[in-house]
Amino acid sequence: MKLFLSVLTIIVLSVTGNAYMLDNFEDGLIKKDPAWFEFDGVKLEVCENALSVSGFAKNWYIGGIGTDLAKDLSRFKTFEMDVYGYGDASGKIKVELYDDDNGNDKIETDKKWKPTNDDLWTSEINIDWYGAKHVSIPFSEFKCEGKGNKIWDPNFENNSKGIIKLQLIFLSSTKVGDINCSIDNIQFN
Ligand SMILES: [Ca+2]
Ligand SMILES: [Ca+2]
Ligand SMILES: [Ca+2]
Ligand SMILES: [Ca+2]
Repeated sequence: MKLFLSVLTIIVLSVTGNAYMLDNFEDGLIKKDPAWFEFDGVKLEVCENALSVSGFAKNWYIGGIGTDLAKDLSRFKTFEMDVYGYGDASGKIKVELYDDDNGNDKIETDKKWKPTNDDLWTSEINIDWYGAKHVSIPFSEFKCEGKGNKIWDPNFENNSKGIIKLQLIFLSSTKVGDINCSIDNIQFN
């Protein structure tokens, strides 16, 4: 019985103990734990313990949110979150992970906000469903933008602070349109 229980404990720990939950919005606060910053035309509200996102697009683009990570993500394989959509053409979310390659804990950017010395890893979620869906994107499926070494470096080697920032960019499904979705349980797994 003892052996059975300890085996069971190990199994339970391995299922629940691995994820790094960045935000489940249970505290109702956007600027705390973690502190999200927002930019451009995005409208945010914590509603039923999830982040409700809306806003109007100018040329597809609405705006975004971001938070500083400075985390070693090397033991994780995927970016995950729950996305609540409102059917076809609910909008798109571009996930951006900033990988510090020149070891200065900063992302230097050009006028178009593209990194000049570091990697930017991106993946796009097209929300075309109604209701909640768990989205899981392996890091290996992220595309490399920016001007770093084009290698996924999630660790603290060479004075780097690993993956130092996460941003979510919200886009409309049409050139002139809007976005309407909720996100929750943003995590690395
Ligand atoms: Ca929640
Ligand atoms: Ca919070
Ligand atoms: Ca840098
Ligand atoms: Ca890199």
